[in-house]
Amino acid sequence: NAMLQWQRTGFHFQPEKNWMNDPNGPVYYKGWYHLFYQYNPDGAIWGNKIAWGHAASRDLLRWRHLPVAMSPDQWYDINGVWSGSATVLPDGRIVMLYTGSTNASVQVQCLAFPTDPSDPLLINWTKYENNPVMYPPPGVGEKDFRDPTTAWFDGSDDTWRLVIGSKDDHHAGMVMTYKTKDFIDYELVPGLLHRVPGTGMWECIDLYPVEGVRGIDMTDAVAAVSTNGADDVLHVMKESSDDDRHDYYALGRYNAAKNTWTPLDVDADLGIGLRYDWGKFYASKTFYDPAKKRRVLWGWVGETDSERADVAKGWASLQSIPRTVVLDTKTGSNLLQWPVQEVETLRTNSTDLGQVTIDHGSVFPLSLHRATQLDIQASFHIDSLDLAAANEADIGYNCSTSGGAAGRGALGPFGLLVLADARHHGGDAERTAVYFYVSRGLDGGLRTHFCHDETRSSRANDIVKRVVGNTVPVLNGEDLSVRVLVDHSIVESFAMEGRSTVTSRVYPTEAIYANAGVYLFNNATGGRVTATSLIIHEMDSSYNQAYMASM
Ligand code: DQQ
Repeated sequence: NAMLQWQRTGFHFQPEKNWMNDPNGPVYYKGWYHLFYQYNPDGAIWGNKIAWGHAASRDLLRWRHLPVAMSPDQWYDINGVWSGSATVLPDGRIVMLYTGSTNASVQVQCLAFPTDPSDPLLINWTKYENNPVMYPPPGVGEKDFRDPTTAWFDGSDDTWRLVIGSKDDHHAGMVMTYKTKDFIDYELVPGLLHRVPGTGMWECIDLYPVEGVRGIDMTDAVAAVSTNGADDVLHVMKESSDDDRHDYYALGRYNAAKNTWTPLDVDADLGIGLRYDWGKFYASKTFYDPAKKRRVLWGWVGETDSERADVAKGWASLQSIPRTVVLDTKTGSNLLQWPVQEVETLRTNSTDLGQVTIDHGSVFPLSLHRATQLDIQASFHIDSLDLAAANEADIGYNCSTSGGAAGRGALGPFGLLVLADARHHGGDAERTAVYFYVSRGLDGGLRTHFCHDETRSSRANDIVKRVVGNTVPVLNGEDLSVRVLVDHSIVESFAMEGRSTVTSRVYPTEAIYANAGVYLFNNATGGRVTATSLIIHEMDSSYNQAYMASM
């Protein structure tokens, strides 16, 4: 069926077929980036035989699909080889830790090594003969102990440390620290590294240092603290909340000696504050890339259509575009996420459409050759951002509940319609709105919201369609900017240089192939908006479409 076929992406990672979920063990080894992922070899839905799928790439974009790296074939992982992380030792060897779901469905941590370390593709993996290496400690539920992080070295007592997420019996999410000298014997460090009441099970914990320009390796950051007392480096902690299926992060301070991590802002703590992404994005993981001295984030972008549709198309889920992560030194209170620079090598046919003024209540079609794989860079300036208009801006705006792209206010919504029916834009024509909305906050100040409206993204009725997004920081004098990656069935947006990101899965039935278009729109009730810059790049396919063409 051509419509289902069309949903396969051109430059977002996906396996050749079947179900995928979390990214696992991302690592750079001998010139290759490796991505492992939760994979069901038996079909397009999650199951109790999850294995580690595997692919390798030289540029994070063009992937070579490799054989399954690890399958559930031992008593300690027979119900699933679940999520885990890679650690690169100083001599270059790789240690892989993952969660096994045992024959009794107990969650245990297991160790594995590359069978042939001289193979840059790391095709074969050997599980440690005396697995498992960690059991749920006393007081921790046997089904609440999973997803070990990358380990880092702590010179203060010459041990490696790693953390594992869980929950306690009061429904508080929590993080435990383990230390080990040899990755075989582990000791639980007393106390909890962090805990937030009411947030439920914390899956896929991540913990890493962050700075304004480059990435830092966790081991190097810990060493810097002990050698030159550089204890001002911030550490990001991230947890994936099983309760609401969002990835939450917070900036804080890590004290290795005391085994504490303290958020900068207790009101924006894990599970209640900032999210990596306000759309569909979960179970993410970062790794430090020594080749380009950056930290790269991958996230699982699931489907929002029905299981039935996934079975019909024979595959389910994508990975987000790999994103570099740095601290936003201008605000000091959030991260900046941005597509890795390699994405720009896929740009072809770039069109500069800048300086278009869009009057209130109007829609402006953009003429493009093809609009199914795009990298859009847009900046908007509100021409009438005067106090009078601002006074009318409504208090208490909320992306999810304020009417989406159809809910009109003094200073929004305005932005782009993508994967929009190129033939007409009225009524129920298919489109996904990517937009800003400026409102007044309860404190009287202006507040900028960045949202995706999925409610008109498809005529199909077996799809979860929402309006998603949140407020995004805008500093004095800044225009409202957004970068949008459009790739068949995914729209992935980075607002204000990556201060906020929103990812949507969309399933147009008519706005496909030559009928897919892009519009500018301004649905505010008063005031004009100028797109001060607007560059649209058509994107080449990386691996996936080449594979499709050869089928
Ligand atoms: N997915 C894995 C678990 C993890 C969950 C199982 C998060 O290890 O907690 O497929 O999506």
